[in-house]
Amino acid sequence: MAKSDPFTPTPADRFTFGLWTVGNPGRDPFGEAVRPRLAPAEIVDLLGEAGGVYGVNFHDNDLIPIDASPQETAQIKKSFAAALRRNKIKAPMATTNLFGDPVFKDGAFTSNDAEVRAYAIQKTMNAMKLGKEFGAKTYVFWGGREGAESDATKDPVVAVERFREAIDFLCDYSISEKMGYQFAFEAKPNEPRGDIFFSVTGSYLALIPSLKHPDMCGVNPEFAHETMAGLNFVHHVAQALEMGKLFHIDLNDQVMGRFDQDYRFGSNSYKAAFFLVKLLSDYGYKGMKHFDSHAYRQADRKDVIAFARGSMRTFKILESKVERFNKDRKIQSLLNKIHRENAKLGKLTKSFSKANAKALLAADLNRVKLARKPLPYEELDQLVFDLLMGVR
Ligand code: GLT
Ligand code: MN
Ligand code: MN
Repeated sequence: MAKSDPFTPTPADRFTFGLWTVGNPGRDPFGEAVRPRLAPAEIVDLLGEAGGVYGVNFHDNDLIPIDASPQETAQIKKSFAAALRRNKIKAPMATTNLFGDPVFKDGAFTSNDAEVRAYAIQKTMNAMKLGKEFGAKTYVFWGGREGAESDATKDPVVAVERFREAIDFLCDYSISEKMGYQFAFEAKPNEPRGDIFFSVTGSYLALIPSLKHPDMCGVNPEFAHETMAGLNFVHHVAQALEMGKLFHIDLNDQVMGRFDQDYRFGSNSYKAAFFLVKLLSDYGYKGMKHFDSHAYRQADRKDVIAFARGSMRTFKILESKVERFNKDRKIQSLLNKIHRENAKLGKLTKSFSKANAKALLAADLNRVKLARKPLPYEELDQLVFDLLMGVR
């Protein structure tokens, strides 16, 4: 990539990938791996080659296989640390694999078996220590197996209580060990379970105030997850932002209603991706932007690098489009027309007082006249299309 290319990423962009994303060998429920399994250090080298990457995130078992010996563990850690140094890449986020092993077939923190629940918490404590060894600051919780196929099997109220209990315990653990983690919860409606508890980002936003340490807890929404359920991802992220709870974000793409496709960010939903980038830019989101996606199954190593570069490039191109949108005179004048403020009424409805209520009841608000005011949304939306297609 040429130096002068304005869409060349730099570590200041805070783009991250996971060992499990660029390292994904392309296995699916119908077919075996199509790419060789890379060692963690090799994945970091691949990201180094892509260029401009800030960090690489990992599950405990992406780095250390679940049954690794102490010698193997030491060896892997050593070469991973060397690869991070060599490529000037950080490890800002860590998480626990609480879904792959058969022990978690009926959940981890919400399992019906107290021993499995204890093991899940213990595994997370060890994984939190591992994350700290590499400097991770954010700890993600994706409860992939926390769910059910049949509601005969679990009490969904008890599931919420068990999940809360585990998180309260782990928050205290982080605090008592001075780990300084912030926790970020990631929702998903289904897959791999028939239904997953805490199916949307809003579910976690509702849970957080009931936790023992709500301040250290936020969310990690993923584009594909709300989109799978036919919901507007941008609106979920907006609510998290408004609450000061957007601690992390998983960027990818997804066709509505399909299985979790984890496509390259922006590869399908240009418009939604644009409005997501706009939201993050307009509200000054400073956290990590993690590409939680997989290259197409046809990709070889070279194409996986193209996939990583493409993810970052798309984000930066959309950022430049946001800048254009915000500077575009026509668009801005339309927006000014649409947003009709009224200082006097705004004051009245801002907060309740007996006097405000009385004045509001007396206000002359003619619904027929109000309904007649123009809303040129067709014109506005077409300008967005023109802008995104590069003819504006
Ligand atoms: C898994 C899942 C992702 C989560 C990861 C974190 S693992 O790949 O599909 O959405 O973010 O556990
Ligand atoms: Mn994710
Ligand atoms: Mn996903």
